[in-house]
Amino acid sequence: VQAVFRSNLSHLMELMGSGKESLIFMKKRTKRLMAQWALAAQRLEQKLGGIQRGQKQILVHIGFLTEESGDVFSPRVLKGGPLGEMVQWADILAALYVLGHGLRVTVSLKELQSNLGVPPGRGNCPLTMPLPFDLIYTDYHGLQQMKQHMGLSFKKYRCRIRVIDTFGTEPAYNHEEYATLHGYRTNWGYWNLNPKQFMTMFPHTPDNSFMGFVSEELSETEKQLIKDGKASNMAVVYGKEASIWKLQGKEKFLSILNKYMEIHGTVYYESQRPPEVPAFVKNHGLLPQPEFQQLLRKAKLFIGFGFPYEGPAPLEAIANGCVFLQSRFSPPHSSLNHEFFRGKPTSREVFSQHPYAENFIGKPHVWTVDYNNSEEFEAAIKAIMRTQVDPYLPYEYTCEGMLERIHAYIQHQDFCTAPGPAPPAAHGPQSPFVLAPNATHLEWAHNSSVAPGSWPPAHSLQAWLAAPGRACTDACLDHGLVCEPSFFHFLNSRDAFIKLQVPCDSTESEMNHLYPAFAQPGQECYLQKEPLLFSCAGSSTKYHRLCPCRDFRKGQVALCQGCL
Ligand code: U2F
Repeated sequence: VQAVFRSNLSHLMELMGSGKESLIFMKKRTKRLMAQWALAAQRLEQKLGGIQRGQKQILVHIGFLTEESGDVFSPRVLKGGPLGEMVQWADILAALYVLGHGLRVTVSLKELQSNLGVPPGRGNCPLTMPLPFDLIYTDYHGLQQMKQHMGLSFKKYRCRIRVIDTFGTEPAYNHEEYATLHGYRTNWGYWNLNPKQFMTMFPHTPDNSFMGFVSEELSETEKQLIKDGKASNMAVVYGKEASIWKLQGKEKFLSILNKYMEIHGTVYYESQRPPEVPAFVKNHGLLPQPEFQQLLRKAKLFIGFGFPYEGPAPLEAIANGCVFLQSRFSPPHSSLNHEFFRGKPTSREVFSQHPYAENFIGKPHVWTVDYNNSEEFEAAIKAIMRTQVDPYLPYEYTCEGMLERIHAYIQHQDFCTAPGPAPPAAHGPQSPFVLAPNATHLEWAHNSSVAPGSWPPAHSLQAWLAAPGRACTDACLDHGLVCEPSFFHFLNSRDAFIKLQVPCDSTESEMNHLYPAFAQPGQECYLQKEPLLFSCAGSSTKYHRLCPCRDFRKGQVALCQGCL
């Protein structure tokens, strides 16, 4: 059966069920974005030019909303609690539905069991049953529930599972034995999945798949209206919970901001004004999403106080023509030094409140400054008030961009079939290999008959040898490329090192998430013994890591030029 694009989402909203505040929030969002999804579907259909797309049967099990996992989010929807996750799930459901797939949605253990065909009352079914779904999207809570209730089927079918995982899971934390031996502790378990089965909210590490969400796209007329209607002295503070105002040292930068701008907030409160919010701030209370967007349309500045990390709101603000001002973190925040990240399966260092905004958008839309430096802060405010900025939304956060990306994943990602053999002949560079202090580019010539059907296509591979202490994530970015973990196996052989003219005196094969790598004193080459540990993230001054990089589409970092 072929998948046919859908433009009416009414049936999806029925599938989503009802009752919980979280579901109500999600359904309102879906309804509001329906016209945008329909238009995006039309555009993508045209772009794909009638290619064959098989219809998949998909189960979406939203574990964090189940009573069995405590459902701490639903009661906080109207009280300033996190909404980012609900924004993302609503958009994932919309995208899967619009792409024309068969969809089931579950938000309780009972519904999960009945959809999986687990007989009621049978806690742990020991048998392997046929799974009626090609794909299952869930989260860490849902994964745990499936493991408990699917019996042996879990192992057999886990390659069909996709885990929505906001902040990402690095390979070193995913591999049970390795994580346990080397102290990569996590609160979320070690699942030995292919790291690409974890799907993130922002493109944090290419070790995982970037899932994302959408922000509303404006027409040219709307953009012009917004630009004409901006109040150049109006600032909105990022954060719905009063606790973000407890930030130490905020008096200093707030009083500077207050000299130049009228400060607005959308902080939740019950009956009284939250005492943390100073009297000169105009607090609107938590607003419904459309009204929050309206507020952003008038404002010139959206200012972050350092928390929440990496949410949707800054993208919405920038899409509505605001400048986003945020603090630089020095030293960077990570699971080693910050409570919020502690126990999360990543060592990623976060250098500002919203690294995506800083690195993928940047000036004039995004200013990242040191809030402790009053001069720098004040200069930024003044400069921002003088600058004209247009509303901007990266393509990957439009409905079309998200549809395109999920379409590509569904079409090409296959974690159930073992990868094909590594390619044979590759030719080294003409000039002899030299170890430059910075990353060294290694030419990789491809035999086009190699690994047909592999995805991303192998011809987009470019190998670089990273400088010591440099992760592949960064080494690739330094060259305008992105690390592509599915290409590691091409580089992980003595042959590959030799063809790339890396002078190995000896070769060893071990479990280490930094391998393949080269260590200069001793000229030793290290190969990766465990494919699950191939990792773009991670570095050590001991090694030059051998990095598989690829090109990417402008505004769609998840996809290479020839990846659709
Ligand atoms: C992030 O979660 P948050 O919910 O705190 O993320 P925000 O960026 O604040 O935005 C969530 C949505 O809240 C909406 C706004 C955003 O789409 O339109 N909103 C609103 O409806 N009314 C208002 O008055 C203000 C905003 C992140 F997404 C999570 O993954 C993290 O767990 C969390 C903690 O870091 O931060």
